[in-house]
Amino acid sequence: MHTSAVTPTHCPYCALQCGMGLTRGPAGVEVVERPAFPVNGGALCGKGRTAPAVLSSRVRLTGPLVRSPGTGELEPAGWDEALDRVADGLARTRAAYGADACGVFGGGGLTNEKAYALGKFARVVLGTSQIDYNGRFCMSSAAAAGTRAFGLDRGLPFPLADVARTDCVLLVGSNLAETMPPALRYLTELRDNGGTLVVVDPRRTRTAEQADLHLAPRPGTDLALALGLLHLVVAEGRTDEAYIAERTTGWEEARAAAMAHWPEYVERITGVPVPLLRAAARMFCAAEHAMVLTARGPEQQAKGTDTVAAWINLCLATGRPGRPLSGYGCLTGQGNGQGGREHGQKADQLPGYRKLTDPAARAHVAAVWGVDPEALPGPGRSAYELLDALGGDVRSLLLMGSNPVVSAPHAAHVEQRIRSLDFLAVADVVLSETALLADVVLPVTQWAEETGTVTNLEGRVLLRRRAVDPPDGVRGDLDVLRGLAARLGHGKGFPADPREVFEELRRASSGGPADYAGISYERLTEGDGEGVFWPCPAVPDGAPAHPGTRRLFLERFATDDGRARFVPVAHRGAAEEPDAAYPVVLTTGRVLAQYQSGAQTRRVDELNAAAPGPFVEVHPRLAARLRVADGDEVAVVSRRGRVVVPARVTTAIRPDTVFMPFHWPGEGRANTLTHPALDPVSRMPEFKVCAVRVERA
Ligand SMILES: Nc1nc2c(c(=O)[nH]1)N[C@H]1C(S)=C(S)[C@@H](COP(=O)(O)OP(=O)(O)OC[C@H]3O[C@@H](n4cnc5c(=O)[nH]c(N)nc54)[C@H](O)[C@@H]3O)O[C@H]1N2
Ligand SMILES: Nc1nc2c(c(=O)[nH]1)N[C@H]1C(S)=C(S)[C@@H](COP(=O)(O)OP(=O)(O)OC[C@H]3O[C@@H](n4cnc5c(=O)[nH]c(N)nc54)[C@H](O)[C@@H]3O)O[C@H]1N2
Ligand code: SF4
Ligand SMILES: [Mo]
Repeated sequence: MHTSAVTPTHCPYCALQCGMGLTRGPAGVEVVERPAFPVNGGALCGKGRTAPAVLSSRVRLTGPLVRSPGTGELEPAGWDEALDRVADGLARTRAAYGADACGVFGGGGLTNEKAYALGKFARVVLGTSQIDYNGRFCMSSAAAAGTRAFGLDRGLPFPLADVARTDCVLLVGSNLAETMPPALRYLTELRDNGGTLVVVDPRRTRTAEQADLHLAPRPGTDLALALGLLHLVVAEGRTDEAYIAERTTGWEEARAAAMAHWPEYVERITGVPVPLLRAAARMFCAAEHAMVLTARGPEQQAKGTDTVAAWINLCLATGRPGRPLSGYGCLTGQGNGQGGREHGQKADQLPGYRKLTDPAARAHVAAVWGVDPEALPGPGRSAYELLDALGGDVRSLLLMGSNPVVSAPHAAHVEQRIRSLDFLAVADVVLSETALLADVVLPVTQWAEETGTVTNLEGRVLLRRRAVDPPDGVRGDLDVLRGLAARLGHGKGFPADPREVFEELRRASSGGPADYAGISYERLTEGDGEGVFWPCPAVPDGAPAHPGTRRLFLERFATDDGRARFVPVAHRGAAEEPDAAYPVVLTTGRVLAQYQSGAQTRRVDELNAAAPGPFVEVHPRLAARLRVADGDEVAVVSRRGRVVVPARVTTAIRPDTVFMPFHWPGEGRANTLTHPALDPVSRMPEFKVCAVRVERA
């Protein structure tokens, strides 16, 4: 890299994809502000600021590792040997058990190019249907509900900046003050402009502290809460009948379903007093423009799809979606959580957000790939079901961009399934808890060392640029896939150059719901590199370029008849309700200074100082009953396992609920406890609700 030149690029972590500059200073790679990038305006959280620490070779993998048949240990190896071993492992499985015995697991942190290449690799090279990714654990319920209602799933159908200019935001199960700190400014601006903020969270989080009104329901009861609010809206005559008639279908059934949810009944289920329900409904209806934004709280439930549908119904009944500064949005989580779900690493999808079951989609993508549409496998299993099948039907796994030993539900079981594989290959930047179990570990380049596109939570496609050289001994994920494809008889079709992959992705996505055909690397570097919103179709030669689509649904929804669909839904309980043996509800989530399974952030001193280890939040009343003081070690026990962590006694949580962050492995691994019940539509696990018992350790 040239001394002191600043490369504009983006953070490796969350879906906000904050803009930052990277430069080489006296202490190594340094982050500088990039105020011209609109989403974060220069502001970064501590994770983004310290991200260069993970580039240093001290904390990362710098050469392939291969498990020695003799010692059983992972030992350094050359690239050829490592790639040979992986190709051989996959080929043996395929020969012995068939293509579907080879599994592929991807990640929402992978760039669009990698996600695209991984999906193509699975379906063309391995010929397997068994591919899915960690995004299934993230936003799949919101995606399913959004598709059902609007015919299209893009996390936010409007730019984030619209949030500051609307009149009321109902923020459901998002702690963005900790999970997307630079986005908090939009809520602050909203309130400075006279708008109101309602936060729905069982905990009084740093985000809830900003609210005009905080509703603290029992975990897993958002579905009833949303229905109760809709009931009140109807009862008070606040529906928008003209909008309902003109722009929607299905209202009668949805209305009837909501009317069965009387406020007093909803109070009993949720624990939210009727006067607060009324206050929230009135705030939302009184606002000229209003939005509902959801995040993992209501989504990571075994009824997450119906729950999001209930919140969307509330928006539709009050005439919000497809109107300026209004509507429903989901705050997607991972760095490429949006793009990662569009280009084919999801079990049921082809690039461009096309459906694998749609014959026209198969024909289009097969033509781009130069294969027979008949040769493309059908949809495979969802993420948890795939992990659960390891060692059974699925005997070898290639894993890229996830650390399920820490992050999957019922993790002890998943760990045992992974250990029972015939062969496991992991591509990662660090020796994650899952990589530790691999037969071959492939060390790969990371964000600042490679170029690629990511699509942030607004559907804004961005170019993340290479700013520094990778250490010797590591290769890019695309290069890994190229090497494996070549060894498995596909010497063509897997370029290592991201721009070449993007050009193919443009063609594969062309005409699909997530159309990137009009986007190019050149366009993404224009101006301040503020990106292009999809859909952005190609235009005929000589016509002006398509500007991209900042706001969706203003004229019509993406359904066949152009109308949004109400879906009638009714409340149901959690997969595991508390009982005499396990009387407390456990919910899980995040803290500011750690990211996900912690594979990257637990390697950064400054972040570890801020968030050194796991804990459980306990209300003083529950603590008193258990005779536990702040800082005491407690055991948290579910039907799946037991963890021991210090208690954090706080009035910021409901007395019937405890909370654990999931960033750590070992004794304090929250996912030892969680329940793998899946949503029937999205196959999202119920990370946010299970029954536990808390004891003095
Ligand atoms: N610091 C940090 N930031 C991150 C990440 C990280 O790991 N660390 N991960 C990124 C990713 S991938 C994601 S998906 C996002 C997630 O971003 P968020 O969704 O904001 O994060 P969570 O902490 O999982 O959950 C949000 C809130 O849901 C609440 N909650 C729990 N159960 C319920 C419930 O039943 N109903 C409701 N309404 N609320 C409930 C929790 O108390 C929590 O405050 O963050 C992204 N940003
Ligand atoms: N209990 C509980 N569990 C949860 C959640 C919860 O709220 N509660 N949230 C769920 C959610 S929303 C998510 S998104 C998942 C996330 O959980 P994981 O899927 O485990 O996510 P990460 O920890 O980000 O893992 C990414 C891994 O890929 C590596 N990596 C990073 N970039 C690259 C790359 O470019 N290439 C390759 N090959 N590797 C890379 C990282 O070092 C890391 O080891 O956790 C889920 N688990
Ligand atoms: S908010 Fe997200 S994208 Fe922005 S600096 Fe923090 S982790 Fe990175
Ligand atoms: Mo996520």
